Amino acid sequence: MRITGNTLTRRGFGVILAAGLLATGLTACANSDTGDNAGGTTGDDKIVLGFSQVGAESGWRTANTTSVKEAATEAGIELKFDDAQQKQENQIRAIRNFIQQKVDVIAFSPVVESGWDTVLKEAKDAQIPVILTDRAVDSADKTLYKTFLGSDFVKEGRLSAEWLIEETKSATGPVNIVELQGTTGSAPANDRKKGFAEAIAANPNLKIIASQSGDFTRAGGKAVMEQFLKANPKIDVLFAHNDDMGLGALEAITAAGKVPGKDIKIITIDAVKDGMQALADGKFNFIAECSPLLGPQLMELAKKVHAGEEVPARIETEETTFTQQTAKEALPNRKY
Ligand code: GYE
Repeated sequence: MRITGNTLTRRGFGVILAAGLLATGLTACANSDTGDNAGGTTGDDKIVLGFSQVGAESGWRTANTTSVKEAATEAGIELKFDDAQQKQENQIRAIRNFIQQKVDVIAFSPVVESGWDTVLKEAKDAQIPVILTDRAVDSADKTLYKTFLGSDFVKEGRLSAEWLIEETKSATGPVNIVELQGTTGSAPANDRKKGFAEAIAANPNLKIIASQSGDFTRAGGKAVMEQFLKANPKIDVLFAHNDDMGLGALEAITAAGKVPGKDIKIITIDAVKDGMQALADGKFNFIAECSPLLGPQLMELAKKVHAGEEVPARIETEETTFTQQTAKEALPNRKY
């Protein structure tokens, strides 16, 4: 995992995590003894973390939810978990409930980037620290939250484009690309689109001929790909903002009599097991990884902000990319 200002290996992080848990555990006890504890407690001094999850739209999200729940149990943190079913109003309601219940820390993965200032201000006024996980908000006031833990989505888009530029470097005619965007207004959809578009801009033969949201779901990916195929006789490449939309699109491509991975090259993001299997099977061509395993770091951050310790403003997840060959090698050990 990359931490702003520090580079730590995964194993190194584990050691620091263990030491950190011990240290913050002690500080947390000291705080409640002195009555320094701004949020509520359950009476047994367990930190209470309110977590508002986006939904259950993808394999990535399921793995993320599991990671958060398991890490909370392991860290001895009481988790209040809410599934917003991809709706901002549900997340705002959940956060207000957490404030009312006087939880110690609030964490959430904002479904879209805009429209959070009011509720974040309410949390701040109630002196409940907020951690953003996975997705960012566009609030100008950075004091509304303590830190943002998650991936660099612009980079994922750029890495996807760089693979395509290399792959098509000897192409003579135009290369027609269709794009399946994630949830409209979400940070990963905005940023992956941006990173990809900026990287291909200098290559005039690489053209995005259609781009639409499939809402990060398999059903959405399939339905939008069907429309793309009907409207565009020549599609060379699909860039899908996540594996699930790419997996849905596979069905549409096969039904249209085309061979995925050959007639239409497919690039996706996430690298969940089903995506990796499609890549190893030659149906996908490239995946930029996005790790959902944010739970342990989130719990450590929750303990730190609860104890009033300084945390880095931005903690970036370390990620890699996969080709068909490297996916075959990695698949047997893939946990999610
Ligand atoms: O890529 C997608 C999920 O926010 C990084 O959300 C996450 C994205 C992930 O639905 O599969």
